[in-house]
Amino acid sequence: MADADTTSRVRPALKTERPRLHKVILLNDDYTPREFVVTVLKRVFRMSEDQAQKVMMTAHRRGACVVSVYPRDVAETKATEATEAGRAKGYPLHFTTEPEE
Ligand code: TYC
Repeated sequence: MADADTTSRVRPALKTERPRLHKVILLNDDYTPREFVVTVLKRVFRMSEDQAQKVMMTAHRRGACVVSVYPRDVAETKATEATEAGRAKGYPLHFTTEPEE
């Protein structure tokens, strides 16, 4: 039975929906040093120096910036880890999450 067909030939009556991805959002504040924000973005979100600088400056100028999108549990874990990295240094750096539209 090497070629037993295990795939369905008919579409399910109801299409299975993919779980929604969640955005991680970086919020600006007046106290966290720019270079520290960049360091956290590189470490937690695996960004290049260039990407991290751009995201940090967008949050700095506009108040907030979407960092990336992930499945909900990954987004929440990364937002908490990044926020906690700031807290450990006494900075009010904050990351939030929200579902994608
Ligand atoms: N606004 C901060 C400063 O001028 C830098 C900063 C940028 C902080 C982005 C948070 O999400 C942020 N030191």
